Amino acid sequence: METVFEVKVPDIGEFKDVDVIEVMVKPGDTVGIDDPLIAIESEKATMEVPAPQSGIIKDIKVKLGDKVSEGSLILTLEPAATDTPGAAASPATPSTAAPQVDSNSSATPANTAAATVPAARLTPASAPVNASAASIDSDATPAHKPHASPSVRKFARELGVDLSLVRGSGRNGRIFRIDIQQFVSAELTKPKSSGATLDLIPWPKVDFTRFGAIETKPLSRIRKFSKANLARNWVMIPHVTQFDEADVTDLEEFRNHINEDSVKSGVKVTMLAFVLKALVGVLIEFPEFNSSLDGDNLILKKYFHLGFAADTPNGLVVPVLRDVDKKGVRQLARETAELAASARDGKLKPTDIQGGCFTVSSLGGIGGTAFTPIINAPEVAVLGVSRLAYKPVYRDGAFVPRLMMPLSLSYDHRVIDGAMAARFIIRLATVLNDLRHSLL
Ligand code: CAO
Repeated sequence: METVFEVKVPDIGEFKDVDVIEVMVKPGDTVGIDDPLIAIESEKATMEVPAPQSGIIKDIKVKLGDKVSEGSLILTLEPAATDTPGAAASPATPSTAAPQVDSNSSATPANTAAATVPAARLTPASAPVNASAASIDSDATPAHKPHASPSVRKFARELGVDLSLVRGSGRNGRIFRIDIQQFVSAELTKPKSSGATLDLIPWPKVDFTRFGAIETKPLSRIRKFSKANLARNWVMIPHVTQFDEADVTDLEEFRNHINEDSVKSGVKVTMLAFVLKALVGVLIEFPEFNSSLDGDNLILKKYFHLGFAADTPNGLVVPVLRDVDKKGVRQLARETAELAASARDGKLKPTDIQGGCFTVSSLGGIGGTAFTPIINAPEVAVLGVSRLAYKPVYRDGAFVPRLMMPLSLSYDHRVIDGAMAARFIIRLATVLNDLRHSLL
């Protein structure tokens, strides 16, 4: 008679109703003792349930997303011929057709074998776990821990893959084995860089708990992507930031005036919409700012899709407005508001964030006098806008109060020379000062 064993969730400490986040085996698979079967995850920890003995998987009784607790049936297993459960601990073989292999129960004939079932291995995720039941993943750095099961981490380690660079395809960015395989394959097919590599010392690893209480908060998916993008852009692009101020006294007066009507139409015309409109005219005059580097070529774009940085609860995103040169200020204001709302609600479509030529980052609604924005590669420049403020401006022999808009233009010095950047920002300030210049 074929002997089939039930494998159940062992003692997992305080955890109950935890999610099955990965099923690593399928019927017919041969597993060795301690091979991982499933990964489960509570709010506090990721745990892997290993095979209590070697054998062939018969039936899987759980699927992704199921909730399990200690004693939940995971699968049935036909033990390897030479690996009769309980043999080491007891001369008696199981007397039933489907004895339980259960690390905790004292009611089954296989209980003696169950004593050999190793406890689930625990990996700390965001809070300390019961170390008595845990073998703690030594290379996990809680503050920067990507979302992946211990077996996936092991797989990544074997291939030398830094998990923080891998984009997880699972829920909440969870990384699966397939993601690592795809990452490696993409890395291997990338064109080899002819440039020198950065010879950086490793990131400091500090046990902050030595110095006081801490809380570990996993980065959002957006923040993880922007982290990688910003770091690359910062180290690969030689940034220079040019500052200037535009006198927008008249423009603000005009904006307030048209907004009296805009209340009726429901669309408030923002300063950002005017900046976008003025900017697109200047981009047409200075085509190098509407370009991208491609090896030794400069790709000059004949379309004008402008991105704007939007602050969302999950981090920075850059929605893109299409064909800004063909749109009026009211339409730009409406589309900006719609895209910003979608960004905040996490409802942007992939096409909403693609194809940008140049980015505007407006912190004016928040405050500040100037900043040095990071270029959004493969673009070659970005415009920072800070808070409008009345300043004394010397005119015709006297100081007069004028409403000034601080502008911060970061540009890629490989593509744009300082003189060209100065001309660009002066021209932009001129157009913002009097939009009639954009008609010329
Ligand atoms: N100076 C003074 N006030 C300004 C201003 C400026 N430069 N720009 C906007 N404001 C005012 C607006 O008039 C508005 O005032 P009222 O409510 O009285 O009308 C208020 O600030 C809020 O404006 P807003 O931010 O909602 O609208 P916006 O069109 O100016 O900006 C958006 C939209 C999406 C760009 C903005 O909400 C945002 O997310 N900004 C942050 C961008 C960011 O994070 N950049 C950094 C990227 S690098 O980390």
